[in-house]
Amino acid sequence: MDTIDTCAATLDRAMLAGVAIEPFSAQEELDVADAYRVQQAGIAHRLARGERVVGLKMGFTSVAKMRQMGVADQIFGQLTDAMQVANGATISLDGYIHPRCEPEIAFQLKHDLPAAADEAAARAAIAAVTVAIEIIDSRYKQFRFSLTDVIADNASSSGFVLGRWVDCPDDLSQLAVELHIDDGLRQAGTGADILGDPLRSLVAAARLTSGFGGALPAGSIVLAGAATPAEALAPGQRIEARISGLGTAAFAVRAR
Ligand code: OOG
Ligand code: MG
Repeated sequence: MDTIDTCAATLDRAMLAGVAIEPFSAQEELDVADAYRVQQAGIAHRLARGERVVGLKMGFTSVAKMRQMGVADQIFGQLTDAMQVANGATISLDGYIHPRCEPEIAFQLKHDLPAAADEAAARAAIAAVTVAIEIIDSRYKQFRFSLTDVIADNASSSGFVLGRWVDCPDDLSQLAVELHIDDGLRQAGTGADILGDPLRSLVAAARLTSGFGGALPAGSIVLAGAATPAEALAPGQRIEARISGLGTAAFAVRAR
């Protein structure tokens, strides 16, 4: 096995066992292209288990997330059908390492998005938008990693909850984004916190995925990235994301 396959297998085992590993960068930094190769090899493990790629998630599209994690470049990870949590479901934290949640905007595409898509092309490709909650769970100890570590780890992808799909509003930058835990407001931001306009996250997704072997075909779901820092999940919580004009998405965590 070469380094790419070894790193992918190590991350896959960590995820399945729910046991954190040392970041690869503690030994030797992969380059960005190799990190995406590790991510792709990890997705191949999931496909071999019968999962299907349904879209992708963008990371570090807000200053809030860049500051929280100390990483300053946009990245993408891939979403599979097995990661989706039904809106309103109750989940168990068994098998997670140190899960967190964050409020996001999700797009569904009606057209393939070409690599060079600008904001107008991105808007034209949107079938619908919705409120999303992303559940992230780094496979690295202490949730600490370098840029290439987190790319290799599929951008900490773990789960996602989607609200009801609605037509895309004219101005996504004005949207008020809130994360509530147990009826208390815990995080608040706006659409503008996502690269000035969440549409720019789609533009970045098109460019990045084409450069690193991903694709954005019609039907894809794209999470635009969190507008706020993430919050730790704990047993017994009820989590709800609210976005003005878009609606809500929610889930609960089983009490221990
Ligand atoms: C990496 C994923 C970043 C976002 O919305 O910015 C991300 C992480 O924070 O572990 O999902
Ligand atoms: Mg996210």
